[in-house]
Amino acid sequence: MKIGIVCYPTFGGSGVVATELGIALAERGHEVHFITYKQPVKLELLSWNIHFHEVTVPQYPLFHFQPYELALSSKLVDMVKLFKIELLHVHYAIPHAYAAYMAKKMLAEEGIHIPFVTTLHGTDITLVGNHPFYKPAVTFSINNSDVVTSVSKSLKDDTLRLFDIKKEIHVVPNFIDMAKHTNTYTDCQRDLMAEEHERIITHVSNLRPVKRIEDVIQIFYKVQKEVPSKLMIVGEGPEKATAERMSYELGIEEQVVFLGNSGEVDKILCFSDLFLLPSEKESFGLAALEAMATGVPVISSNAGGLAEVNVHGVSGFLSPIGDVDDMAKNALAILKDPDTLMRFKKQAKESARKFDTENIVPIYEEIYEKALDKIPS
Ligand code: GMT
Repeated sequence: MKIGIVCYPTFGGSGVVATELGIALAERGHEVHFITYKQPVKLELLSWNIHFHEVTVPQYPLFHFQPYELALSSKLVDMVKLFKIELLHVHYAIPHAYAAYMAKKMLAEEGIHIPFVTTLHGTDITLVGNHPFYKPAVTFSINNSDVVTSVSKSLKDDTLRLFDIKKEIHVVPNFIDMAKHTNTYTDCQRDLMAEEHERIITHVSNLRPVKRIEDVIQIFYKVQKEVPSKLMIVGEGPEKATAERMSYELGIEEQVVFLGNSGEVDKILCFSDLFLLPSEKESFGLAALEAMATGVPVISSNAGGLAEVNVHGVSGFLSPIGDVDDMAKNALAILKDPDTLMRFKKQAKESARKFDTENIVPIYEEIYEKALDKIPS
């Protein structure tokens, strides 16, 4: 199949999933075209069947806001015609589903029929898309997608609750390539980061308010009082300054390491003992799955789809949002005893297996085939 993928090319989960999907589809023999404003961060290598087409928006002084949707839909039309792309898969409803719908209509005028699949990722529904200024357009573009998927049952329920949706929503969970996460609880290069007797706790996110970074610091503060540890914070975002200030005020600044946006998350997870994700909202929690796949147990909130990923008492523990005492208690229950820690590491990895690329990507292939079958020839 010739598939066009539209996504945000950044470190955000939706862009990462879209990129990994494109790579996996190309490995399975499909021809994949990424169409977005920058080469996706995780897309290091283009090849004979992975292409990248940049969407550029000409700057014009009359426009207070530059019309990206317009440029994107025009680019989709051109690329579909040039490369004979058969299907579009857009990740994140805003504005991608809207642009795909416009491209589909423009192409139909020329007798070219192309289906598009929209995958809902979370904040496009729970935070941004739900805003009254966007809601009619988001509802319209979801209802007019050929197929709609969501990354968790929880996100499907939120979508049906918040929008007037006439379309069936298929739950297709995010995935991870287990073959690329082969570490066997080795200590990697942990001595670069911590002393032998210290535990390493990690948090990876875009440090936005929804991630509750203050809870991350509070949990760590409580844990390090009983178990000597270091906290690795990976990512950049608006809450970083708050985390830095809190660490300083609590006198733990020497133990909290800010690693910025890193392309080496796998290596950092490799020497981590525990992962923290106390988010306010989380449609899935790809970061938690990445940790689990590397054998790192997860202490998380029970927001959104996290309970579909992190299995309470098996891959880690879930707590009510904001309950930092419970999260610290659970973290200590895992970290205090080496045998318990090893057991949770193994269980975390085992729990991740059901989300292996091999199990999930064929579901998308099947969805594409069905969508193509419905197109008039
Ligand atoms: O919140 C983020 O970290 C970024 C955001 C995005 O749009 O890229 O992530 C969303 O999509 C991810 C991939 O499907 C999910 O794993 C995240 O849970 C989801 N974030 C939220 O729902 C807040």
